[in-house]
Amino acid sequence: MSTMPTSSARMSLNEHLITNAKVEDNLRHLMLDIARAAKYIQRAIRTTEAGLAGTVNQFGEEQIKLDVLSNECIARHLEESRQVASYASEEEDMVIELNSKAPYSVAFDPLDGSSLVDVNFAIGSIFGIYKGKEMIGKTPREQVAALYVIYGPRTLLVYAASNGTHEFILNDVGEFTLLRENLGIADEAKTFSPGNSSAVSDNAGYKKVLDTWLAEKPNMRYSGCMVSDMHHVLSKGQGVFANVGGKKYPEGKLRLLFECGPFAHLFAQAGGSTSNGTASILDVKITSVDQRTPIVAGSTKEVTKVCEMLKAS
Ligand code: AHM
Ligand code: MG
Repeated sequence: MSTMPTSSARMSLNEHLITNAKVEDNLRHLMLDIARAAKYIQRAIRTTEAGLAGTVNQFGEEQIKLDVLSNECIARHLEESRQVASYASEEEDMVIELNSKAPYSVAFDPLDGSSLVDVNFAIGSIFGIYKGKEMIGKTPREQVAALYVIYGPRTLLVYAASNGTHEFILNDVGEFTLLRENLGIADEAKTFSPGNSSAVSDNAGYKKVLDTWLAEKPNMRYSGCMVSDMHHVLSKGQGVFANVGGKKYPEGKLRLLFECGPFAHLFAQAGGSTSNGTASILDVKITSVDQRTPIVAGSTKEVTKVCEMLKAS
């Protein structure tokens, strides 16, 4: 007789939030509403419900782009949850207020890596959740939960709510069920993921880091979608990811509020590190919605080594 659990025997995200994370009901409802939005997004990606940039549908109407559709879908679900005082999205210039008496605020990148849709690479959505109405002036350490959804050959959801980092898979009946609990990141990295690599021409420290990786590490794993590249580290349990500054993007390309902040919580809960070169991303003060930050993330010893190299030159 098989001992493999059937998918219906796997723990649901809802059950995990109740029994493992023990998050309060309002936060649980919010996270489940976010997960629900992600299901619509994965369907839109799969069915070309939305167009690629500039495409028209069968009636000759210009189709809404996937990142715009994802933004609207998430905004609608956040509003419907009744749990959100304000939100900030990569697709909007400012913080949007919903219900000032609601308990949480949410920062999100609705479709990270959307420029990779045409090449059919995995892409994702990223969320950071804070208590109260304000996010500006806080640090990512104050997040009560963070999660991302990766839309690849399979749709996965990974969350942390100060209780470890856990991975769920979307099953055939549309439920996220537990795949792996307590993901961990080892201290040493074998694989490397070099974002904003054109910065090597004007950032001598980054050039040194890349030369060292190429000489010493067996494998590069870089897709160009932060969600996928960070998920690689979490899934394989080791690795290092960087996106640091050069002339064109002095602070690197990634945003603190929607991209680096949520991953800082997810990686810390898995025993890994994230740094802006001098301090933990968890402690970088959020001063504006579109603030960028350099990031080195992953296996702790490697993150420390890379930051030393960046500082030395
Ligand atoms: P987005 O505008 O789709 O959110 O893109 C940001 C993306 C990240 O996912 C990725 O890490 C980065 O841009 C890749 O850019 P590069 O490889 O040029 O650093
Ligand atoms: Mg992004």
